[in-house]
Amino acid sequence: MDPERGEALHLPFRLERRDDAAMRHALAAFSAQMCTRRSVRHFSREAIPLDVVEAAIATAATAPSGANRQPWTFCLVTDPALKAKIRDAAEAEERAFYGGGAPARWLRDLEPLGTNADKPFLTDAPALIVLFAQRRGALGEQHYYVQESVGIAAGILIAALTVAGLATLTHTPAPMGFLREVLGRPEQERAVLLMPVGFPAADATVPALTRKPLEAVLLRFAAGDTGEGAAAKGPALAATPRGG
Ligand code: IYR
Repeated sequence: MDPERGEALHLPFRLERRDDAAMRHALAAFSAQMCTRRSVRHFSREAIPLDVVEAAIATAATAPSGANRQPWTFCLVTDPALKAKIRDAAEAEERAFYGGGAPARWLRDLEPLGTNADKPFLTDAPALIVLFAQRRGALGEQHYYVQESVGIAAGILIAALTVAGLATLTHTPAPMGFLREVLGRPEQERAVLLMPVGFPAADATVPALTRKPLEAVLLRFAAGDTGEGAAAKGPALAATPRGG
Protein backbone atom coordinates (compact mmCIF):
# COMPACT_ATOMS: atom_id res chain seq x y z
CA MET A 1 0.00 0.00 0.00
CA ASP A 2 1.35 3.38 -1.04
CA PRO A 3 0.88 5.54 2.09
CA GLU A 4 0.40 8.63 -0.09
CA ARG A 5 -2.73 7.06 -1.52
CA GLY A 6 -4.45 6.42 1.78
CA GLU A 7 -6.23 3.24 2.74
CA ALA A 8 -8.56 2.88 -0.23
CA LEU A 9 -8.12 0.08 -2.69
CA HIS A 10 -6.70 1.39 -5.95
CA LEU A 11 -7.23 -0.29 -9.30
CA PRO A 12 -5.34 0.13 -12.53
CA PHE A 13 -6.89 2.64 -14.90
CA ARG A 14 -6.42 2.74 -18.65
CA LEU A 15 -8.09 4.89 -21.27
CA GLU A 16 -8.59 3.49 -24.73
CA ARG A 17 -5.91 5.32 -26.72
CA ARG A 18 -7.42 7.06 -29.74
CA ASP A 19 -5.48 8.63 -32.55
CA ASP A 20 -6.04 12.35 -33.16
CA ALA A 21 -8.49 11.75 -35.98
CA ALA A 22 -10.60 9.46 -33.83
CA MET A 23 -10.65 12.08 -31.06
CA ARG A 24 -11.77 14.79 -33.46
CA HIS A 25 -14.37 12.55 -35.00
CA ALA A 26 -15.91 11.54 -31.66
CA LEU A 27 -15.94 15.09 -30.34
CA ALA A 28 -17.30 16.59 -33.55
CA ALA A 29 -20.34 14.31 -33.35
CA PHE A 30 -20.97 15.17 -29.69
CA SER A 31 -20.34 18.88 -30.21
CA ALA A 32 -22.72 19.03 -33.18
CA GLN A 33 -25.47 17.56 -31.04
CA MET A 34 -24.74 19.92 -28.15
CA CYS A 35 -24.85 22.89 -30.50
CA THR A 36 -28.47 21.99 -31.29
CA ARG A 37 -29.42 22.10 -27.60
CA ARG A 38 -31.82 24.82 -26.55
CA SER A 39 -33.77 25.47 -23.38
CA VAL A 40 -37.24 24.39 -24.43
CA ARG A 41 -40.39 25.83 -22.85
CA HIS A 42 -43.01 24.30 -25.16
CA PHE A 43 -43.33 20.54 -24.78
CA SER A 44 -45.35 17.90 -26.59
CA ARG A 45 -47.49 15.67 -24.42
CA GLU A 46 -46.19 12.67 -26.32
CA ALA A 47 -44.82 9.85 -24.16
CA ILE A 48 -41.06 9.29 -24.00
CA PRO A 49 -39.16 6.10 -23.21
CA LEU A 50 -38.55 6.35 -19.49
CA ASP A 51 -35.70 3.86 -19.60
CA VAL A 52 -33.82 6.46 -21.68
CA VAL A 53 -34.44 9.12 -19.05
CA GLU A 54 -33.28 6.74 -16.33
CA ALA A 55 -30.16 5.93 -18.35
CA ALA A 56 -29.50 9.68 -18.66
CA ILE A 57 -29.83 10.02 -14.88
CA ALA A 58 -27.47 7.09 -14.39
CA THR A 59 -25.02 8.88 -16.69
CA ALA A 60 -25.38 12.12 -14.71
CA ALA A 61 -24.64 10.19 -11.53
CA THR A 62 -21.17 9.36 -12.91
CA ALA A 63 -20.23 13.01 -12.23
CA PRO A 64 -17.21 13.72 -10.07
CA SER A 65 -18.11 14.97 -6.59
CA GLY A 66 -16.40 16.30 -3.49
CA ALA A 67 -14.82 13.33 -1.64
CA ASN A 68 -16.97 11.12 -3.90
CA ARG A 69 -20.00 11.80 -1.70
CA GLN A 70 -22.31 11.92 -4.76
CA PRO A 71 -24.49 14.50 -3.00
CA TRP A 72 -27.49 14.37 -5.35
CA THR A 73 -30.98 12.95 -5.53
CA PHE A 74 -32.88 12.80 -8.83
CA CYS A 75 -36.67 12.60 -8.49
CA LEU A 76 -38.31 11.42 -11.71
CA VAL A 77 -41.94 12.54 -11.69
CA THR A 78 -44.37 11.17 -14.29
CA ASP A 79 -47.58 11.04 -12.20
CA PRO A 80 -49.92 13.63 -13.79
CA ALA A 81 -51.45 14.53 -10.41
CA LEU A 82 -48.03 15.20 -8.93
CA LYS A 83 -46.95 17.20 -11.97
CA ALA A 84 -50.11 19.32 -11.61
CA LYS A 85 -49.35 19.90 -7.95
CA ILE A 86 -45.80 20.97 -8.79
CA ARG A 87 -47.06 23.26 -11.57
CA ASP A 88 -49.59 24.91 -9.24
CA ALA A 89 -46.97 25.55 -6.57
CA ALA A 90 -44.35 26.74 -9.09
CA GLU A 91 -46.79 29.13 -10.74
CA ALA A 92 -47.77 30.57 -7.35
CA GLU A 93 -44.09 31.38 -6.68
CA GLU A 94 -43.60 32.70 -10.19
CA ARG A 95 -46.65 34.98 -9.98
CA ALA A 96 -45.03 36.61 -6.95
CA PHE A 97 -41.69 36.83 -8.80
CA TYR A 98 -43.08 38.36 -11.99
CA GLY A 99 -45.66 40.41 -10.09
CA GLY A 100 -43.09 42.58 -8.35
CA GLY A 101 -41.01 40.25 -6.17
CA ALA A 102 -38.12 40.34 -8.60
CA PRO A 103 -35.95 43.43 -9.00
CA ALA A 104 -36.99 45.49 -12.06
CA ARG A 105 -33.60 45.02 -13.66
CA TRP A 106 -33.91 41.23 -13.42
CA LEU A 107 -37.33 41.32 -15.09
CA ARG A 108 -35.92 43.57 -17.81
CA ASP A 109 -33.05 41.16 -18.39
CA LEU A 110 -35.55 38.31 -18.82
CA GLU A 111 -37.60 40.14 -21.44
CA PRO A 112 -35.71 38.67 -24.43
CA LEU A 113 -36.61 35.19 -23.15
CA GLY A 114 -40.33 35.96 -23.15
CA THR A 115 -40.88 34.09 -19.88
CA ASN A 116 -43.79 34.72 -17.53
CA ALA A 117 -45.53 33.07 -14.58
CA ASP A 118 -47.36 30.49 -16.71
CA LYS A 119 -45.56 27.18 -16.72
CA PRO A 120 -47.63 24.79 -18.88
CA PHE A 121 -44.49 22.80 -19.63
CA LEU A 122 -44.65 21.42 -16.09
CA THR A 123 -47.78 19.44 -16.98
CA ASP A 124 -47.27 19.06 -20.75
CA ALA A 125 -43.86 17.41 -20.51
CA PRO A 126 -44.25 13.68 -19.85
CA ALA A 127 -41.56 13.72 -17.18
CA LEU A 128 -40.06 16.11 -14.67
CA ILE A 129 -36.68 15.59 -13.08
CA VAL A 130 -36.25 17.40 -9.80
CA LEU A 131 -32.60 17.56 -8.85
CA PHE A 132 -31.85 17.90 -5.16
CA ALA A 133 -28.52 18.75 -3.57
CA GLN A 134 -27.75 16.95 -0.32
CA ARG A 135 -26.17 19.36 2.12
CA ARG A 136 -25.30 16.38 4.30
CA GLY A 137 -25.68 12.63 4.00
CA ALA A 138 -28.68 10.74 5.33
CA LEU A 139 -26.68 9.92 8.48
CA GLY A 140 -25.30 13.43 8.80
CA GLU A 141 -22.08 12.74 6.84
CA GLN A 142 -20.16 15.79 5.75
CA HIS A 143 -20.57 16.67 2.06
CA TYR A 144 -18.12 18.82 0.13
CA TYR A 145 -18.40 21.14 -2.87
CA VAL A 146 -22.09 20.31 -3.05
CA GLN A 147 -23.07 23.10 -5.44
CA GLU A 148 -20.21 22.33 -7.78
CA SER A 149 -20.81 18.58 -7.71
CA VAL A 150 -24.52 18.91 -8.37
CA GLY A 151 -23.90 21.50 -11.08
CA ILE A 152 -21.56 19.12 -12.87
CA ALA A 153 -24.10 16.29 -12.57
CA ALA A 154 -26.76 18.59 -14.04
CA GLY A 155 -24.49 19.39 -16.96
CA ILE A 156 -23.91 15.72 -17.68
CA LEU A 157 -27.65 15.07 -17.39
CA ILE A 158 -28.40 17.79 -19.94
CA ALA A 159 -25.74 16.39 -22.27
CA ALA A 160 -27.08 12.85 -21.91
CA LEU A 161 -30.67 13.92 -22.60
CA THR A 162 -29.49 15.95 -25.59
CA VAL A 163 -27.52 13.05 -27.06
CA ALA A 164 -30.59 10.86 -26.59
CA GLY A 165 -32.72 13.33 -28.56
CA LEU A 166 -34.77 14.68 -25.67
CA ALA A 167 -35.37 18.31 -24.81
CA THR A 168 -35.21 19.82 -21.36
CA LEU A 169 -35.18 23.12 -19.48
CA THR A 170 -33.25 24.11 -16.38
CA HIS A 171 -36.24 25.68 -14.68
CA THR A 172 -35.66 27.44 -11.37
CA PRO A 173 -38.89 28.65 -9.83
CA ALA A 174 -37.83 30.86 -6.96
CA PRO A 175 -37.97 29.94 -4.15
CA MET A 176 -37.99 26.16 -4.64
CA GLY A 177 -38.66 25.04 -1.09
CA PHE A 178 -42.07 23.68 -2.07
CA LEU A 179 -40.41 20.85 -4.02
CA ARG A 180 -38.95 19.31 -0.89
CA GLU A 181 -42.39 19.31 0.67
CA VAL A 182 -44.30 18.02 -2.35
CA LEU A 183 -41.78 15.21 -2.90
CA GLY A 184 -41.29 14.44 0.78
CA ARG A 185 -37.55 14.95 0.72
CA PRO A 186 -35.63 15.35 3.96
CA GLU A 187 -34.55 18.61 5.52
CA GLN A 188 -30.91 18.28 4.40
CA GLU A 189 -31.91 18.27 0.72
CA ARG A 190 -32.36 21.46 -1.31
CA ALA A 191 -34.02 21.54 -4.73
CA VAL A 192 -31.62 22.92 -7.33
CA LEU A 193 -33.37 22.39 -10.66
CA LEU A 194 -36.81 21.46 -11.93
CA MET A 195 -36.35 19.96 -15.39
CA PRO A 196 -39.21 19.07 -17.72
CA VAL A 197 -38.12 16.36 -20.17
CA GLY A 198 -39.76 15.40 -23.44
CA PHE A 199 -40.08 16.26 -27.10
CA PRO A 200 -40.55 19.88 -28.13
CA ALA A 201 -44.10 20.77 -29.16
CA ALA A 202 -44.61 20.81 -32.93
CA ASP A 203 -45.03 24.61 -32.73
CA ALA A 204 -42.27 25.19 -30.15
CA THR A 205 -40.22 28.34 -30.53
CA VAL A 206 -37.04 29.48 -28.80
CA PRO A 207 -35.70 32.99 -28.41
CA ALA A 208 -33.20 34.08 -31.06
CA LEU A 209 -30.10 33.98 -28.89
CA THR A 210 -26.47 33.59 -29.86
CA ARG A 211 -23.59 31.94 -28.07
CA LYS A 212 -20.38 33.78 -27.42
CA PRO A 213 -17.71 32.85 -29.95
CA LEU A 214 -14.85 30.68 -28.73
CA GLU A 215 -12.50 33.64 -28.91
CA ALA A 216 -14.60 35.47 -26.32
CA VAL A 217 -14.54 32.64 -23.79
CA LEU A 218 -11.14 31.00 -24.33
CA LEU A 219 -7.88 32.58 -23.25
CA ARG A 220 -4.79 30.70 -24.36
CA PHE A 221 -1.69 30.62 -22.18
CA ALA A 222 0.77 28.69 -24.31
CA ALA A 223 4.48 28.69 -23.53
CA GLY A 224 6.14 31.83 -24.89
CA ASP A 225 2.78 33.34 -25.77
CA THR A 226 2.89 37.13 -25.84
CA GLY A 227 -0.22 37.48 -27.93
CA GLU A 228 -3.78 37.07 -26.80
CA GLY A 229 -3.16 35.49 -23.38
CA ALA A 230 -4.53 37.32 -20.37
CA ALA A 231 -1.06 37.67 -18.85
CA ALA A 232 -0.10 39.84 -21.79
CA LYS A 233 -3.27 41.91 -21.75
CA GLY A 234 -3.88 42.18 -18.06
CA PRO A 235 -6.47 40.01 -16.36
CA ALA A 236 -9.33 42.49 -16.10
CA LEU A 237 -9.21 43.45 -19.74
CA ALA A 238 -8.68 39.98 -21.08
CA ALA A 239 -11.49 38.54 -18.99
CA THR A 240 -14.00 41.01 -20.34
CA PRO A 241 -16.16 39.12 -22.82
CA ARG A 242 -17.05 41.04 -25.94
CA GLY A 243 -19.81 40.46 -28.42
CA GLY A 244 -22.39 37.93 -27.55
N1 IYR B 1 -37.58 31.50 -12.50
C1 IYR B 1 -38.25 32.35 -13.44
C2 IYR B 1 -37.40 33.47 -13.91
C3 IYR B 1 -36.22 33.16 -14.73
C4 IYR B 1 -34.97 33.51 -14.25
C5 IYR B 1 -33.86 33.34 -15.02
I1 IYR B 1 -32.04 33.98 -14.35
C6 IYR B 1 -33.97 32.77 -16.31
O1 IYR B 1 -32.83 32.58 -17.08
C7 IYR B 1 -35.22 32.43 -16.80
C8 IYR B 1 -36.33 32.63 -15.99
C9 IYR B 1 -38.85 31.54 -14.60
O2 IYR B 1 -38.50 30.38 -14.75
O3 IYR B 1 -39.67 32.06 -15.34
